[in-house]
Amino acid sequence: MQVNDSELHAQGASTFTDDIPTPQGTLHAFPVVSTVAHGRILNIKLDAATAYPGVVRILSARDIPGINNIGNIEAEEVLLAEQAVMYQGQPIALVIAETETIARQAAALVEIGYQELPAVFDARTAHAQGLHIMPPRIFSLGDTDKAWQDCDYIVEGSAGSGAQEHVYLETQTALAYPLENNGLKLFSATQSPGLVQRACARVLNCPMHRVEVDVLRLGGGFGGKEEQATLWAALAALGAVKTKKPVKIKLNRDEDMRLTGKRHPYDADFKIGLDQCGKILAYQVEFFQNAGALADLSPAILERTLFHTSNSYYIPNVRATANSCRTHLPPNTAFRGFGGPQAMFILESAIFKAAQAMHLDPAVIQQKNLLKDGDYFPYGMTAQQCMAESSWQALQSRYLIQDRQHAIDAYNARHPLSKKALALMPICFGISFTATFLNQADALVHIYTDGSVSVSMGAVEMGQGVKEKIRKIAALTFAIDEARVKVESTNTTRIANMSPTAASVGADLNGAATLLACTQILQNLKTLAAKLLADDAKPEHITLKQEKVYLNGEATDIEWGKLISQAYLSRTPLSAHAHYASPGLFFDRSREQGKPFAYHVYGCASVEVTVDCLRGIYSIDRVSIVHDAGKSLAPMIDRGQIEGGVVQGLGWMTMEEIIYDQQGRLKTDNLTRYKIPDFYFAPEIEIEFLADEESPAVMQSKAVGEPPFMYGIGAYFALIKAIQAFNPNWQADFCAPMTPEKVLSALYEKNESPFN
Ligand code: MTE
Ligand code: LUZ
Ligand code: MOS
Repeated sequence: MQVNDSELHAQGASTFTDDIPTPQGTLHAFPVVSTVAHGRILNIKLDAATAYPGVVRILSARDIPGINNIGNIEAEEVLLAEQAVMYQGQPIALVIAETETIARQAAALVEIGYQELPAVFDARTAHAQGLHIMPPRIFSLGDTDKAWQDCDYIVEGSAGSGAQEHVYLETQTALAYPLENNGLKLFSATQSPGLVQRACARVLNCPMHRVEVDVLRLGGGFGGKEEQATLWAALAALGAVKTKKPVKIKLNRDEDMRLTGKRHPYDADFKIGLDQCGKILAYQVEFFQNAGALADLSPAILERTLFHTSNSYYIPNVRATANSCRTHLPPNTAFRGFGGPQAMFILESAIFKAAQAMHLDPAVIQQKNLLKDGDYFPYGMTAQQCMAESSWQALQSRYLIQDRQHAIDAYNARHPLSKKALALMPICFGISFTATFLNQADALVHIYTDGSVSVSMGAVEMGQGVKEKIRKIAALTFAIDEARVKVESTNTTRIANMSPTAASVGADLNGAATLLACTQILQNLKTLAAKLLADDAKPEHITLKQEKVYLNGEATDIEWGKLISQAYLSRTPLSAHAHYASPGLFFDRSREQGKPFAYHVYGCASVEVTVDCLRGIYSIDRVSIVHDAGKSLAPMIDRGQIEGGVVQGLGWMTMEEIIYDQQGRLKTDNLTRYKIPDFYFAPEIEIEFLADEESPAVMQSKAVGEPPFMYGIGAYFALIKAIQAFNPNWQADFCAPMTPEKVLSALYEKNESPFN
């Protein structure tokens, strides 16, 4: 019987790329990487490494049969650096050896001569030097220049957030088998099998149909394998083709942390104008995205930052300028929220700062400016079935937020050395790939003669439960037991041109395609059943319920197994393929206007913290959430997605701090230096679902993968409120993360300590 991934995980019975048995003679590859952040390659000395026992071959850019380019959005990513290196950790050569250990040891023996060039690591410096990935983009609504004169309060400032490491449990891995006729089969831990296939075909100079990419599941991706699994897969592919042997590549944790990109750090300057009541009249912001050395997905991430400039608020005059700044760090990449969280943190900082200037609680400003139906987003889309206000209200009443605030005030009055605070965080996240063409998916469904069902589709399972949702959709459509349905590995030979599993739309798009394919077969089955049951019966008189055929609502003696064998014997098609494309999407980049999203997901959270004002340590006590998940396909999964997303967001805002040294080498390259939330740090999380039965997504469900991440932003503001309860003169700098070290120094910041 087919079981869900969670059961296999619990039994330790699930297979990851590294668990796939390797054939005898499989070789192991390891890259030689740049040890300088920016430089010209003068020479490469391979002698010592080549002579090392067990080394089979060392490949460099010259060995690439096709184009030395794995770039997706921009064609600037080389597979192996040739003349220049742009970041520490950039692959220059590939050692292929009999064992993993030998490959690593030999890679360390390769000597590379560099002419070092000046390197830049922060976005504002890069911006000042004119180092950009692309020209700036500007979204605007109304007329900010004119609006300032109507404002009673105008507050300016800057804010920014740091990088974040994905810490997927499974590190980057790929295994490539050479096949006959120059073909290749690749097992890659990627969110984008289609991209891997395309990049490998380009590098190998072969048609895409020769490269089969297969993904059974990932041990997490979180965006870190949307674009950045391609490099490792292409290296393994190159190795397999050049040696004609299976080649495996796999990074250790510290290597993975050093060699791959992270969430983009952002800096920003803002100016916000409000009237006396706290209504925001104008918001102007300039974003500086730290893209790292190469484009990767930075342009798309920058675009999503712009789309989320005003979060779940209606601001009549907005001007947002976004700069993607090129630095000499590993290319930063997709990470849950994809530039949205960065924009939302900056707006919350502006609101907080304005609230302080106006002696208001930020919640007053937040509430006053929530989006309503019919309001415009700065990109021209109208808010529909907007739940910004209803989720805010539901949060207040469901969790008695006012009472909690009173309790916190009373606690703070009684505790001189311990302070609590609560912050609210509304969210609004646009659902669809912002690149409209990516919003399509395919599914291929087979029913075998024993009545068991096989579903292939383009989504990659990475712990988010997409296969369980797809399985549900197929089982519900056929009215059969889920145990009959198997969701297959994600494979480029069965499903062509699949989009990455990203943007939270894995289940939306592939679920819709699955529904279409199943419905096609179901129609055939109903036609057949009508024919079998009565001369005058029509397909529309037939229904299926609990593995049984019903005619005009009456049970018949045809059950699923019999129906399928009859279908086979009567030569009725039992396979179908379907394509789905989200309707109605368009975006005009020349005007920065359109309808980029199928819908928005809304919700609101309250985050409560306690700060120990002697030690600077803190706890996140409770996160209470009202979240719009539509009519959930799998409530347990959605709950898990919300909890996981929130904790990841809390980590980004609090303890997760990425530090590079002066040479651009990652210092926080292991999990003792880079702290992530654990079971003990995770707060109590309360979740209430707001059901929106009008959801345009498959079976009235809604995407859930990324939006909850942004509830975590509330933690930063709760912490600075708690600090101010102790040290009222301290001013926040709105630089996340708010690590315990920073909290401690804020509590006792010189000259402003309450003990002076
Ligand atoms: N949940 C788990 N357990 N592991 C993951 O890697 N990735 C997140 C989210 N939830 C992720 C996860 C990200 S970044 C996205 S875009 C979505 O899942 C992708 O899956 P979906 O589109 O099927 O929701
Ligand atoms: N990936 C992408 C994404 O290519 N386009 C997107 O809009 C997106 N959004 C969120 C996460 N990944
Ligand atoms: Mo998620 S950042 O879209 O992989």
